[in-house]
Amino acid sequence: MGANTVLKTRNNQVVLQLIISGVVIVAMIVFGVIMLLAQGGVIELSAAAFYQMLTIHGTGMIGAAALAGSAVMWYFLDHYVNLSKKIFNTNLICFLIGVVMVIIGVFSFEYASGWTFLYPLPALSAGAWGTVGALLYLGGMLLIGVGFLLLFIDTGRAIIQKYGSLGKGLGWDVIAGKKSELDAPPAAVVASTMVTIVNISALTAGATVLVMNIINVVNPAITFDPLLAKNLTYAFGHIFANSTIYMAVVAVYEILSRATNRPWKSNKPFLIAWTSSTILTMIVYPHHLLMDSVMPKWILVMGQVLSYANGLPVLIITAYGALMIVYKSGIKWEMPSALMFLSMFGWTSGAIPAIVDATIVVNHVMHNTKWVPGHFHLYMGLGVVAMVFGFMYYLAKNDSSIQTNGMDRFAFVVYLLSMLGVSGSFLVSGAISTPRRFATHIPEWMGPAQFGAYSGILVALALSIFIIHFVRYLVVRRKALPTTGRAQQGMI
Ligand code: HEM
Ligand SMILES: [Cu+2]
Repeated sequence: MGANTVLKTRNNQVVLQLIISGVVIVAMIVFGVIMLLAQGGVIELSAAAFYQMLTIHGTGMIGAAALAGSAVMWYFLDHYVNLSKKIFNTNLICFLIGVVMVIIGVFSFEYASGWTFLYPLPALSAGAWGTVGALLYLGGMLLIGVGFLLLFIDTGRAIIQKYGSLGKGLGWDVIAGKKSELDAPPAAVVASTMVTIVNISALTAGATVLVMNIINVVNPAITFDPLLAKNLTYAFGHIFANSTIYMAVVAVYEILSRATNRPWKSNKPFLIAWTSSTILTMIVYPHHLLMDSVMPKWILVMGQVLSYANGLPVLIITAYGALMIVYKSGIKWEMPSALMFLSMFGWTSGAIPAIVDATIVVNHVMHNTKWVPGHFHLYMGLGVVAMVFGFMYYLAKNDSSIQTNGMDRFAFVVYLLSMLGVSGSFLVSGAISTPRRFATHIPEWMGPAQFGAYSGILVALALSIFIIHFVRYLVVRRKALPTTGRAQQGMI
């Protein structure tokens, strides 16, 4: 009985966070579709409304991906270390209050700086929005950031308590040969340690630059070095957005290893890959500053060269591991494992156009085109999102006896094709030099935008079917204690 209660409360928090994220993702897609319809010339939308939607879409998607990713990571990490449920809850509360502030700032006070709130834009809007809107948005973001910061401080504390240090959480003693591979920390712990390290750095940079912006909005006479602000902003934005995939990928390790009844080994190459990506993820953000000629040249060169390798170590080791673990395992493909496998495809294919863009010569031509949203819609939309919904199917399967049906499989295919449609349309737009973040397009640019809009509607439909399955599970688990034998097994 004790164990049942524990499982149920732990799941309650995780499940709540997932359903909120799922619904936010679909709601944000609606704004995405409206933006594309406007760019495609199908509907009329004022430029002000477009930029408000762009702001809310970017902020909401990154926020939802982070919230869902952290729920996935927390759920599995909690099997191995002793996490605080209070902190987990506090993060959600900060998130919800912050989101309300952001929404009011954007829609009632017309704040529209984009999710990157690049200094000194929040204070200098040429009359598009006022102080209140900026303060609500920046304050809301700060609150969300502080919530996540608390969460990662807690994961760090728990990992250190169990393994001795964050270095040991990454398996450095195993890499150094002091400990056998058999005693290496599990994959979920290694990934969580990486995320803890990079996100504490990212959120500290983010909070600093948010406070700088807030001071400047309140008193424009107090100014800051814009180049420093930009560095802090992209250190935050690049790392935090990237971390969503490193949190959600824990589901790939845990779910594929359960589906195949094979362990996901933390061997040396795996540990080295995660340590490399820890460092690379933190130092490649200057690729967002390649156009800033005042940046020291060596930093830009480093940003370019290392960007090739940014996520690659973990991506390769994970994609290869996924192939190996499935190979001749006799795996029975079900929604969770199929979505995990799909996410590997989305992540890998999204990385390729990113690598192309990280080349300075290409970047000069492509950077402010829709090529950029093209690559990140691939690896977020078909990578992180697939991992998150795959995890939702996994929970439903483990905790209840409800079955997936033809609708779910149909939605899987629609999701795959339509998300490729959205991302592909962005890449095509980029290839024909359509600038990103333009409220209106010239006729030559409209075709791909329209195609993307209609694909986006299908993505929303498919994800809604995924959500319906999850809601069916929520209804079942309300009625009974959700522990079945399988859930117990998943607990260890
Ligand atoms: C599936 C349907 C989706 C549609 C139709 C859509 C549409 C759009 C559009 C039209 C833009 C603006 C492009 C421009 O610069 O002109 C955009 C930007 C963006 N989207 Fe999406 N999107 C979708 C899904 C997602 C997902 C799943 C995520 C992340 C999890 C995401 C994250 C973002 C971000 C971060 C931006 C950048 C905002 C900015 O430039 O400030 N989107 N999206
Ligand atoms: Cu980046």
